[in-house]
Order: sequence, then structure tokens, then C-alpha cells
Amino acid sequence: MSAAAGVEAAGVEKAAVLLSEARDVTLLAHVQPDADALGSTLALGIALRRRGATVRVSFGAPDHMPESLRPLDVLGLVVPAGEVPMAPELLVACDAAEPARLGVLADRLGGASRSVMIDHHRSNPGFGDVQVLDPTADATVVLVHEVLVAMGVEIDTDIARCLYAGLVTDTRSFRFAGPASHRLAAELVETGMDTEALVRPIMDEHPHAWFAALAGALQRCTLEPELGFVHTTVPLADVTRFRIEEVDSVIDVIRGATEAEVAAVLKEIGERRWSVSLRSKNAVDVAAVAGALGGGGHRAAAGFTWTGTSDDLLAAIRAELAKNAV
Ligand SMILES: [Mn+2]
Repeated sequence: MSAAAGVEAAGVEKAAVLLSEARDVTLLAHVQPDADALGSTLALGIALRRRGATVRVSFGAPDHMPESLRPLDVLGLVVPAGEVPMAPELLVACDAAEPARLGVLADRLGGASRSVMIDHHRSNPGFGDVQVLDPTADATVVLVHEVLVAMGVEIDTDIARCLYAGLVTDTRSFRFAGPASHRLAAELVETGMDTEALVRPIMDEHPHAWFAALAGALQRCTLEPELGFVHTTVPLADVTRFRIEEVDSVIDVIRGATEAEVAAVLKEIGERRWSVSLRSKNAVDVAAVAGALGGGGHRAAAGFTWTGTSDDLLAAIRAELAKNAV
């Protein structure tokens, strides 16, 4: 066992003790929460509520739960950000690489009596009273599972579905999953959960009206062979009209370009405002690219926001790709 793993194991034990003793727990996912962030907070929330604790799950933005993830919240634990107390007794941040990723709820960290951070981002500087931070974990739900086991929680199908949702999405359907994640998946499936019914709405389904907008994004898709770079845009009208599930699926199509190592989708979120998704097949560290441009993420999946023209934005990405070229 490495030194880092030892530190993480100590964090797991401390987190389990704090959570087991807590009577009021506030669990926060990062802004624009994905299945790993919400699966993590809801798995812990379900276990704690069933033990009698007062539990709330929230996130800084948007003001509603992503539709495809609503089935995970079987106990109705998610509350609007405005209902999160200013001074939580125990605050748990899940899958947030830094306090700023909690958005408008970042200030609750300072107000909390105690705080626990559970995360797997390499860029995480460490925050919170108790830290369960392991960049080698395939997903934050893997670390949450360790905490639940340390608490002596029995993993039922409701909790298993939350954990599996984070695992299957963060590993891109287990393609980036190591042996430990495959073993955990087997354990979760053994609880009797229906994996296909859980995953299809999260990863596969889109309304028919989306296909025309997707066609537009694919028509605008540009390949820069010399950089191995493929990119497209999603205009504000489509970002506004469609769910985040649709808008964020574009990157998964264009990343498949044979000629490209790096893919970028520029999502227009306002006047000269862009939210950018980056993906890499392996050779390029897009977390470094995103980090240089004010964002962050993982080696193969990262993002950042940008103010300015799309031409300037693409030029900035090209400059970073040239620096990170292999
Ligand atoms: Mn994650």
C-alpha cells in the first residue's frame, strides 16, 4: 500500500466516524452535477436518512435536478441551494475538485461546524476538516463506497444504483475502469439492481427534436489534422432549449473522430460567454489545457469557461495544445 493510500484509508475511517455520529448532514455536489457527484451525495444521503439523520442534498447550480438523474433521489433528499443552512452541522462535499466548484454554496464550507471532502480529482488542493482524496480512484462513488463499508452500511439496491450511476459514467461504461471498479460493479449488480433500466436514460436517451440540433453541431464540426484537434459549437438557442443531457452528449460523438486526439465542444452560455468541454483519447493531458485556461478536470476529460469570441477561444486552446504536444 502506498503512502497516499494510507492517508486516504485514515480519511475513510475519520469520515465514517463523523458521519456515523452525525444527526444533521448537508451533502453538496459540484455545480452542474453529474452522475458521480449526485450518486455520491445521494448514496450517503440515503444511508444516513435510513439511520435517522436529518439529511439534505444540494448543489449551487442549476436550480433543478438534472432530469435523467432524478430517479436516483428515491427519498426526495435534494433541496434548492437556498434551503441549505448557512452554518451546517456537518457538510460533506463530493466530487468537487476545489471549494469554488460548490458555486454559490462554497461559503457554507466556512460556516460548517465540521466538513468532509470526498473526491478523486488530481488537481484537488485538499480542503475540509476530513479529507478522502484519492486521484487513483476511478470515481468519487468508489471512495463513497469505502466510507459506507467503514460505517457498516448494508448496500441495498437504492444505494447500489447511486454508486453504479457514478461508476458507469465516470469510467465511460467501464472502459477507463480498473479491476477494483469492475469488482465493485459486480458487487452492486448482485444487489439485484437493473443496470440497463438505470443507465439508458442517463447515457443513451434523447428527445427526437434534439437530432436536428445535433446534426447542426456535426455539420459545424471542424478537423484540424495537423493538431489532431476536432471541435464544434452549440449555439445559445440550443443550449437554452435542450437539457444538459443533450448538450453534453455532443462531445461523445465528435471525440470519436479517428484523426483527432483532442475534441472540444464550445457551448455558448451567454453574450461572448462559453462553457468548453475537452476530451482526449490518451496522449494529451486536457486537464493541463483546461487548467491553463482557468478550469480543470481529469487527463481525458476536462473543461473551463471563457469570455470572448469563439475564434480567440480556439486560438487559446491551439496554443495550449501546442505546448502540451507529445
Ligand atoms: Mn467524478
